[in-house]
This record gives sequence, structure tokens and C-alpha cells, in this order.
Amino acid sequence: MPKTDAAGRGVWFRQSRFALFIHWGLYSPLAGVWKGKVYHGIGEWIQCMARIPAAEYATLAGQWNPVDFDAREWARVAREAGMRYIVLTTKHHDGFALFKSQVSPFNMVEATPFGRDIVAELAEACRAEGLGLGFYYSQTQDWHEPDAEGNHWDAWTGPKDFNRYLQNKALPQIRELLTNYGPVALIWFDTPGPISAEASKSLEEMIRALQPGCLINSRIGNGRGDYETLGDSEIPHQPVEGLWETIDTHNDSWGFVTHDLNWKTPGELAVSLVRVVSRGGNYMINVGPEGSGKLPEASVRALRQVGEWLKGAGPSVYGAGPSGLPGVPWGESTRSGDRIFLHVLDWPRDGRLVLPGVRASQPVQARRLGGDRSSLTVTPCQGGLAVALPLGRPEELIPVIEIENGSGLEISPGLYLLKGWENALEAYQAVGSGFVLGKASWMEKMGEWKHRECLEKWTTGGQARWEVSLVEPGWFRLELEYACCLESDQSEWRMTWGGASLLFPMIASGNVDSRPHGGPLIRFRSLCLGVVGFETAGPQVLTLGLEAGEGGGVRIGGLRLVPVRM
Ligand code: JFZ
Repeated sequence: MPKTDAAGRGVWFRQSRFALFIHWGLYSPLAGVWKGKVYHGIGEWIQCMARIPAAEYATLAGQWNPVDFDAREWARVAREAGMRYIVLTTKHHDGFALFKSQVSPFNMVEATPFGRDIVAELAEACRAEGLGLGFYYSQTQDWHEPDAEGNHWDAWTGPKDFNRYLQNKALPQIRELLTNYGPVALIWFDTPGPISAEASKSLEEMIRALQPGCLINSRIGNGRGDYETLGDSEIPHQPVEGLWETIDTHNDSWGFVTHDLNWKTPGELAVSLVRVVSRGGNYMINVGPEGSGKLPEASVRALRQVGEWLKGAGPSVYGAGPSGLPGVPWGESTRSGDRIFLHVLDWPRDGRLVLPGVRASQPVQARRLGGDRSSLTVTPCQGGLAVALPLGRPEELIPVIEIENGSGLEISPGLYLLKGWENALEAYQAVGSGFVLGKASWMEKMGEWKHRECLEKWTTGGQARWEVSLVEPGWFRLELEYACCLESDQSEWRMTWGGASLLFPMIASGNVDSRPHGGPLIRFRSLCLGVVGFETAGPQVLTLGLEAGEGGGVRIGGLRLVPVRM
């Protein structure tokens, strides 16, 4: 259900678009290692992965002295990255509070030799740097408290009373956070789990009373919240209505770990930001500071480059949203007011950028954003408009072309295939019956979530259709992106396109139904179905249907049409 901004709290949220998530806590000095053993997964879950008893874990506080902590440096890095707000884990699942709390002595001020209120210092730094400040608070899981959820390894006896935890710790601490640190931009709840509708309601009511302008994310539970937090690291394929965000890790862990070097490049961060904004959302990228408080150099370096890029490209991100243009294989597009921005992720080798399904009722003013502002020539071409670009790709992370008079474009919505490009036909773009549009979600290593929209729950005779339009004739290799469990191995499917028809078997892709420590694994793979020649431009239909066998274990991610020379 889209989160419409009925109360108008979200105007600044939409305008912001880009934020810093910080996971920092008692887990950070452990850096994914406990008693010499490396734990593979998200660092903030090490107490759970290593089954560290709460009493033993609590002794870590007495040794934590993060002498490199510098809230102003954190805020400066965020501002220079072009971010507009910071969300800090004030209390994660381990129950340890980064702020002075009268409610529980298990906090930074009373339990550590450092003895400083991290939240207070970050609040001051954000005010100084002109950034919004949000608080992550784990309202249901608290591995330090027998009455809370999540700790299944301590041999606590006696009846668990979640409401007692809520009344004695969660609500009073959230009240402290919303009372003691000035205006709070948003409160970010997590893993709502079994929290009751009444509890979510009482949480929301308290927040509204204390800070009426404070936004609440959807993980408060029970359908409440001002904006939707999608699954971790989940970027939707299509525009999503209302206020929402994608959260993402810079490597594969939220909390700092020494053995995760899978850093996203500055370009990848910028591409994810653009993909999310082009679908109407905010992108909040996480950095996990080291135990000392130092930000990982890889994160500082990458964010600095994204910030440099945003100095020129900012108008295409801040306050921008979906452009309404048809999807293109070479990039993304956003709109802000009458201005349309083309984010050219793949620069055309021939300098000819085709905008399919678009006509101009008046001359189109196009120029580079943040670079050489000389006008670019825009001419009508078969099936759309062509923007003439210089042959050499500009250096910036993502070159952006601005169309100043976007309202002068007449758009024919649809699915367009461009010759010479790798075109994607996604699951959500199919029509048909005998299947369901769903989402596959699975965890690689602990806490590393993956999500993929797909067509699933197939029944015999089910058929998906992609109705496309070719801007120009062309040849492609047709590849099917799918996952198939063992039960559906050798099920028989038929693919048709432009008069051709191919019967083929679906081959088990290596899914794993369950693992000792991590649930199912879903393995998508690519199957080449053949070479497709579209001799004429114009409308074409591609169909995929289940002819025989058990299709229930098949998930269709989409089709790829990879250009070939024949
Ligand atoms: C939760 C936390 O457990 C984790 O430690 C981190 O703080 C992350 C931001 O949030 O993990 C989740 C919660 C929800 C999903 C995935 C991981 N989800 O809905 O896919």
C-alpha cells in the first residue's frame, strides 16, 4: 500500500533523496571475529552468530574506548557526499544504547570508559553541517533483555513478557531519544516481528505527541509508518508510488567487519542512487565505522566522489522522481518540474542516443548537466528522438543530459527494443495468466539479502507475453533469466517470437531448499534460447509458456536480448 504523505511531513524527505545510514555499536570493535573465529555475515549480528551470552557480551562495554570517534567528521563526510540526513543505530538488536539513558545502564555513557553521549555529539554535528538526523531503534529484538525478542541462545528461564520490555525499555528509551536531542527528522524501526498492532499504535502515538514532524518508517510494523523501507539492498524494477527508500550496504555488511572487501565503487553507488530516484525513492547507503570510530577509508573515498558528481548532477536527483519516459537500455531518467534528466549509464559508441516512444511538439532544448552547456542537437528518428552526443564519454561518474522543456515531449508509453543495445524485458512487464508476479528473497551469507521480482507459481498452460516495439530491425541473442528447483527440472516450455517457436526444457538451476544456517538459496541463471532476427521495425510479441511438467518450482526473472551481428 503506497505511503501517501497525507500529513505533508515528507516534503523534505523527497527533496533529500540521498542519506547516510550508520551502523556502529558494541559489535564494531569485534569486526566480525569472536575468540579468534571469523564469522561470515553481517557484523552487527556477531552476538547471535557466535551465540555470545548476554552477560559475557555486556562485558565488552568496559573495554570499548573509541578514541577516533569524531561526530563532526562523520557529518562532514556525509555533507560532502551530497547526503541530506544521517540515520544512526542508537540501539541495535544487542540492546546497547549509544546515548545516555536513565532506563538502562547498558549504554555508552555509563558502561564504557569513553563515557560520552554519541547521539548528543552527532546531533550537534548534524546541526552544524545542516543535516537532518534520524534514529534507528530496534524496538522488538533486544538480545540483552529476557523479555524481548531475538535471543534464543541464553538459557533464560521464566515467562517472557514482551509488553514488559516495551513498557520498561523500548518506549522509555524512544521517549528519551525524542526528548533530549532536539528535532528528530525520522525514527527508523527494524524487524517488527511479533509486535502487536496495539504496540505499533502506541509507539506511533507517542512519537506524534513528542515530535509531530518526525517521520516513521514502515518497520514500526502492522502497516503503520509514513514511508516504506524496502527489503535490504532491494531496488525495485519499476516506479513505486508514495514515500519509500532503498537501504543498502557499502560492502555486504552493515556493521564493520575486517573480512568484507566487497566495496561498491563510486560509480555503482551513483548508479544505485539514480536507479532508486528514477523510481521515486530515497537511497540510504550504509557505512559501518571501525570500532575506533574511524570511517573505513574505502567508504570515505567512494562517498567523496559521489559528492563531487552530485555538485553538477544534483538537480537530477534532489527532489526528482520518475520521468514518465519509456525504459531504455542505455540508462535511467528522472524528472523535476519541467526538466527531464537522462542518466547515460552506457555511452553510445556512435554518439547517437535514442529516446524511443517520444515525439517533440516543439524544439527540444538539450544540454549536458554539470558540464559543457552547449546545446545538443535533437532530431526526430524512426520511433522516437535522437540526441547527438560527442563520441567520447565525459569523465564524470554518470553523464547527465538535461532536457529543459520536458512538457514539450509527447510520450507513447510501452516497451521498446533498441538495436545494438542489450535490452531487458522484466517480469513485471509481462502480461498473461497461469503465473503470479512475485518476489524471490534469499540470504547468501548471514544477513546478506538478495531480492528478485519474478513470475512464479506456474501452472500448465500458463503463458507470459511481452508486447514490445522495435525502433529499428535488428538481431539479438535471446536469453532467459530463471531459477528452477529440482522438482521442475526438465519441465517443458515454449518460447515464441516473431513467427518462430521453440520448445525447450527448463534445467534445475541449483536452488537449495534449506541450509543448516541460513534458509533457502535461490540460484538464477541465464539460458540462451537462440538468435532472434526482427526483420522489420514496429510491434512484436514474445511469449513464454509452460507446456508440460511441474512448473511450480520455476521463477522467471525476465528476458535479455543481447545484440549480435548476423
Ligand atoms: C535488519 C537488521 O537485522 C540488520 O542487522 C540491519 O540493521 C538491517 C538494516 O535491518 O535486517 C533486515 C531486516 C529486514 C530485511 C532484511 C534484513 N528484509 O525485510 O529483507
